[in-house]
Amino acid sequence: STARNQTNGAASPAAELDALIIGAGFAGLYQLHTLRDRLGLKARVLEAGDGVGGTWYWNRYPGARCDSESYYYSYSFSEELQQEWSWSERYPEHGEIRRYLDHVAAKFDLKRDIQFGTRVSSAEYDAAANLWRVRTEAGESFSARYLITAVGCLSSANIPKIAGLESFAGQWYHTGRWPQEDVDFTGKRVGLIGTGSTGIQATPVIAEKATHLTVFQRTANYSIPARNGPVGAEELREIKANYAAIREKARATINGHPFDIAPESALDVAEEERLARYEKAWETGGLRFRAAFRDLLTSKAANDTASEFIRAKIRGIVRDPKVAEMLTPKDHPFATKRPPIDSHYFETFNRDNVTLVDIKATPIVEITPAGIRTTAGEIPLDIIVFATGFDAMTGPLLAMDIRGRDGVALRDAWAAGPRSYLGLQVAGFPNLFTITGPGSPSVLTNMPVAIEQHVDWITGCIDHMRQHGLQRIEPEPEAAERWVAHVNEAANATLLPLANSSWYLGANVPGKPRVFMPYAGGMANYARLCAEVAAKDYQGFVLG
Ligand code: N01
Repeated sequence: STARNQTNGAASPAAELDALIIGAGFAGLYQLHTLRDRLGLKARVLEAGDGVGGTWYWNRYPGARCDSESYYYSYSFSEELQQEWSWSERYPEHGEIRRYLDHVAAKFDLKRDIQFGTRVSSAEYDAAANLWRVRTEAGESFSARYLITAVGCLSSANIPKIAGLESFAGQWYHTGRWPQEDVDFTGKRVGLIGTGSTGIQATPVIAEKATHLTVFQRTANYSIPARNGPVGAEELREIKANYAAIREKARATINGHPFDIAPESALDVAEEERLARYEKAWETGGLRFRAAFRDLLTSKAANDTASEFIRAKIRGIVRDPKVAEMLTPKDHPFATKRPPIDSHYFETFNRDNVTLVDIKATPIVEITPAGIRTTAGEIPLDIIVFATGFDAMTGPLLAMDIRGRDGVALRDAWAAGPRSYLGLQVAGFPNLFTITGPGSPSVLTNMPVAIEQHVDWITGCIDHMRQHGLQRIEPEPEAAERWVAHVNEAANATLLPLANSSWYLGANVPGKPRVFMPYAGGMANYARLCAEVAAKDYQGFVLG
């Protein structure tokens, strides 16, 4: 790529870097900026895509927009940046987020140190040289003191192995690997598999274009109306005037969202008051529905009231009672799987050109040249959309062959599930940092908050090492074991493990170990722990 040729010094492929960063999404861009521009390191990013954006580079499916609100789904590290950028909608669409990240890359002159179109295939720690030796699929090699993964948590597509897919005569797509050009659904019979956040965003948009849309649902899902709309000029002024307070609040909460969680239990108030609160939260829309009461994720009885409220809404919206019943979630409490938000999802099933197929009742048998055959018969299709999610958190890390000391493969070290200290480092893998890795709050939060905290911590750690002439950092195995136990304990203090088909547990990928991967102890609490560890001379880490 042209970026490669513009890079000073690093142009020779085996060039030795201080830091090599994998991925040019929110995490990789900011990490490059801090290491290069604040610490003065020789740093470089390798990125598989042909542009910046990470998640937002690949997820261009119809209806793809962020479920966090635009004004706080953004970087906080530059006051100038947050003042000069203006979001157009309450929930930014994928293209707008890419434009934002392109603007960031231009503003901080990042692209000259990003090599696009470059997928890392392996990375091996060379103990004698204390360097990471990194190879790309194209056969290039790099060496770096620090290896930092910024590969995202939801970037390894989960495409179910359904017999006959290769025989399908039409087109098929996974939402997380959407083509760069638009897909035209006009005049097409479309089948969509999957009703997670992605399927729920895509369904109403595809239904408007397609001749017919068939949604294949395995698990009915709760969803809250997003209530998207333009951001008015006055609102924008107010946000910009209050940014310091908004950011501070986001960092002080459990989920990195800058809104208050009600102090009451759902069981503290009379039924009438409770319903009025849910009604108001439903009208306001978005992920803040969860904040209507403080205990929706810790008390099953409290959660039942919210789950039942949403079920009643679904039955009220969907006109055909049989379809309404199929769409009503019953097998897990609200928000124990990542709750989707939507724009007219349930309403879409009132359209004449939309059919819902319950594939628990009538499972998919195979894909044929003409469509999808379930136990109830064949449904002819021109396009199949897989909204079937991701091999989350560990998938993108294990897709590369990462080997630590003595050639130990990360795949083997994590055979029974991921084991990290603070989600930041793995024992036996010196100088490897995993931004938003398993064992960190990441996917349970508003991602940019988690990302900035990790990048700042890693930058501070590397700065500390350089100041003190230290060459190596890795966790004590006991510290990692304690952290893994704590991650489990934190999950078990919530209702989250009750959703036994959740990707948080790896349950969506056949054969994947069932381990609750993200840290559910809360973002603010986690950030405090990380800061304490650093202040106590990196307690639990071995430095040398
Ligand atoms: O993936 P999912 P997603 N046969 O894993 C079904 C983030 N996100 O892409 O529930 C048939 O949630 C599966 O069924 P089941 C967000 O964190 C953010 O929707 O396993 N069906 C489920 O219905 C989100 O949680 C945003 O029974 C199969 C669906 O496919 C995460 O990404 C937008 C199947 C997968 O749901 C992932 O969301 C979108 C099979 N073999 C996503 N395998 C924004 O903020 C799976 N399914 C914008």
